[in-house]
This record gives sequence, structure tokens and C-alpha cells, in this order.
Amino acid sequence: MLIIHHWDTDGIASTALTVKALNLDKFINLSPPIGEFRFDERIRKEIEKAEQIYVLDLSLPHEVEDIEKEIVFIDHHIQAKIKNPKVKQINPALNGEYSPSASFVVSQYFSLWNEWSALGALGDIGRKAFEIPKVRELLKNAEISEYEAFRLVQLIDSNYIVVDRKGVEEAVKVLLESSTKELLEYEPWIKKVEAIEKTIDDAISGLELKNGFAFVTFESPFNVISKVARKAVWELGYKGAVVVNRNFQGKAQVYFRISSELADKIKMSEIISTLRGKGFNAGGKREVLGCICEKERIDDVLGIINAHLR
Ligand SMILES: [Mn+2]
Repeated sequence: MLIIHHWDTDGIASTALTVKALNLDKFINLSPPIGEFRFDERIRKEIEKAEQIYVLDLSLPHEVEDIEKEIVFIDHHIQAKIKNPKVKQINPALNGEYSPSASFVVSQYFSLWNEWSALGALGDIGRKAFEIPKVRELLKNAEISEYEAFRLVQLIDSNYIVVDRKGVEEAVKVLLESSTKELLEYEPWIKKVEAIEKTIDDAISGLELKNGFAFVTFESPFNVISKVARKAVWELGYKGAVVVNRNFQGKAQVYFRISSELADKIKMSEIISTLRGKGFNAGGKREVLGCICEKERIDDVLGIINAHLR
């Protein structure tokens, strides 16, 4: 049995639920390379050896089209219908129904609900998950407070934020074998959260202010750039933040967040189009822009952003 899953709390919780529901004592679980939505060589090799495959919380319908094995594909993202007859695609979004997380779809599918179902939703949609009665009920039954639930998500997510693929994969076993209290005191995860927080604080300490905008430049192998920008805008109150990680796993990351009040004035979609037009890998929404590029091209990206701010 092979389970391929997303690297975040929802993916890990969905995997733990599947293992428990099927009462598996032998299984292999793998995550794609963190940050890359694809099946790599390592996953392809395990697929060759596997008899039964589950794909959880990964919106990669095209990756399973050519696999001639029994696959159960459970997800909640909006995606194409899979044509491969060997694949059983379980996704309420195919019928236009909303699901907060893959963990909810997995729980529904196996009729197995517990705190992991709730944590998956909390991981994916944040505070809004507490508006779902089922989430509150599951946490209450497990005697987990709101604070503890957030902390658990933070601990589980720390594995992918520090880009530790092995840590992500091992997290499933940790979840299966530990009580909530043990998870909250699990030293390897606590250390990762501390390292993440220190990285964010160090980055913020180098913040420079220009016309009400925060400019932050730092260097870290951790994927914390969006958290740095969030802290500058949401917590420190700057109207915008331009953040650069000069060396993230060999590449550069540029991230731009504006406050919601500014979102009417600054057309983020135009900046994203300009970047894409110049061949950059950029994406985002109304209030955020993210771009990953070669280190040598950081100034070109910043130039395009600055030109729009003027
Ligand atoms: Mn998800």
C-alpha cells in the first residue's frame, strides 16, 4: 500500500486517517518534493512496486492518468475529472460541493471522524474552520482547545516550512502513535517552530521603511517569506511589504503583500501579468504576489514592482 500525500497538515492528517480506517500495519507514505506539485522519480519508483495506491490532498489529476494500477484519489480542490478507469476519484468539488479539507472528504469516505479531521480543516482554512460545527464538535470530543488546535497545526506544518521532506513523511507515524499531549510536547517539532520564529524575527529586524512600505531582505533555506510579509502588514501595520529571500534552496523568492485598504489602488494582477510577460514565474491574488527567480534577477523583479508603485 502506497499513500502519496500533500506535505501540509491536511495531507498528513488525511494520511493518518486513511491508515487508521484501513487498519494498515504495512504502508509507505510519500510526499512530493516540497513546493513542487509533481510526482518525482522517487514516487514513480514506489508506484511501480505498489499494489494499491492512495493519492490524498494533491490536486494532480494529470499525474495519475497514465498509471495502470488501482488508485483511490481523494481531494477537495477544484480539478479536472480523471479519465483513467483505474482511478476512483473522490472529490465533492466535482459536483460543485465545497469541502474545507481533504481530511473531511477522507473522513466522510471511510466514516471515520476524529481530531485529525478537524486539524486538516484548520490547517487549510485557518480560523474560519471554527465556524464549522463539526470542527468544534470533534475538537471538543478530543478535549483540544482552540489554542492547542492552532499549536498542533503549527507543529505539524513546521516540517514543510523548514523544507524537511523526510520530516513530513515521518509526521504521519508520529500522529498515529502519539496522544495529543505527546504531540504538543514533541521536541523535534517544537525545535523547528522555534527555528522558524527566529528566522522570521531576524528577517523583520532588518526591515527598512520607504514611503510607508516595509522592505525586508534576508537569506534562509526555510519557506517563511509569506509569514514575514504577513507579520509586517498584519501585525506591524505597514501598508505594504516587499520581502526578498536572497537564497531559498538555490533560488530567490520575492513576495509582495499590500494591506486590504490599498488593494483598490494597487492592481496586483497587472504587476503579476507584467512579470509573467517578462518570463518570470509569478502568481498571486488581490493582496499578494509571489515570484521565484534566479538570484541574479532579483533587481529586475523589484524594478517591475517599484515601477508600479510609482
Ligand atoms: Mn487540503
